[in-house]
Amino acid sequence: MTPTESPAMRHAPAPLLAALLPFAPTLAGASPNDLAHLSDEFAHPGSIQAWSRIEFIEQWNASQLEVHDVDLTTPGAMTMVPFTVSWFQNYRGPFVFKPVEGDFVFTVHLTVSGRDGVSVPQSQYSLAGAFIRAPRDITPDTWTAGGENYVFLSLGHGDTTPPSWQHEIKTTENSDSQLFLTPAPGPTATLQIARIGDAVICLRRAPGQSWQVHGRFHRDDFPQTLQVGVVTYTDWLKCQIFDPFTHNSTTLTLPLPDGVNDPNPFIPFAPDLIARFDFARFARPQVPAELAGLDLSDPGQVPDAALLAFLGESAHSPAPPCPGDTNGDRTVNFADLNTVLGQFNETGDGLFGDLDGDGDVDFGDLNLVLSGFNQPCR
Ligand SMILES: [Ca+2]
Ligand SMILES: [Ca+2]
Ligand SMILES: [Ca+2]
Repeated sequence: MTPTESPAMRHAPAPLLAALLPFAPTLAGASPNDLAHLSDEFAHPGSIQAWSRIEFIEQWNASQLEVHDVDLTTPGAMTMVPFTVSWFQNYRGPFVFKPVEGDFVFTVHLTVSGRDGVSVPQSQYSLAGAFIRAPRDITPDTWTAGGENYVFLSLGHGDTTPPSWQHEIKTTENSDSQLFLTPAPGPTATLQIARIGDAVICLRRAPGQSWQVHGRFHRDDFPQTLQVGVVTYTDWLKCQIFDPFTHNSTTLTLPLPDGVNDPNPFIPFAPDLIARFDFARFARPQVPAELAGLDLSDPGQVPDAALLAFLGESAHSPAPPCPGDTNGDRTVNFADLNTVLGQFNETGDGLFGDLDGDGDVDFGDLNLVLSGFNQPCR
């Protein structure tokens, strides 16, 4: 069926909507986790619209990701393939995030590899993981050195010869980066960062193993609202020959744009990372009453076991499905209806209106919108 054969379809839902509109959203049965609507199981291509990218928010006008999609390159996952790029001191790499106010627990499950899809990444500092950062109100015109503040925990290859799986944990304060590398058992992990007051707690779980507290930081400099999301970076040996501003404002791949010189062409570009995030879940931490007033960043006051009692596996349940949601805001409303109608009768991969994932936008998808209309999935 071609679009010209069905002009009336654009008007077909109106009477249905009139019948549905009296059903206002209800909070009855809502989860006490008021951050659940930010969670993403990466089950639908359109949910990428609910995520921001730092290169564009800060108007750097240079994409640092060669591939970035949801449920396309890898079904059910967000895929990120970075160009030559890093996060260190004043080097600012790619970061896909949502803003979160107050305390939170953020958890991702990911698998990393080199660009061949199976090997340990070969180039130095090629990792991906969970990342939280203080927002900066800057553009390239107002950027200054010394302004980066963040914490991350990642998985990939850091500095070993030959390359092997490692975790990297990094805290950066006013662009002063402290990092620690440790062995990791393999290419898959669940990584978690909890921000509770001034405490930042990083945890990890390898497949088939138990949760571990990986590191803690006291960050009383962090503002109330942080950017929370996922990070990838690769090929530090090539990154470091560029000054940070050039690195931050340029897509570092050949051919380089006019006016950007390669200070050492004898060092090849060698980006070597694919990151696949199976989910990204947000929750409010439910801190036990007996820990109130204690410094959660201090192992002397709060042992790991006390943290693991309410973090790790206890912090989350999977986000419930949201079948009519085209844009990842976990609400089904006119925006979703417009997407489905705007793409009606289109076929192909990655259509945001293809809610049932069968490769076209048709009545099956429209029915998912209408049956969930005005219902928040939280
Ligand atoms: Ca998934
Ligand atoms: Ca929606
Ligand atoms: Ca469909």
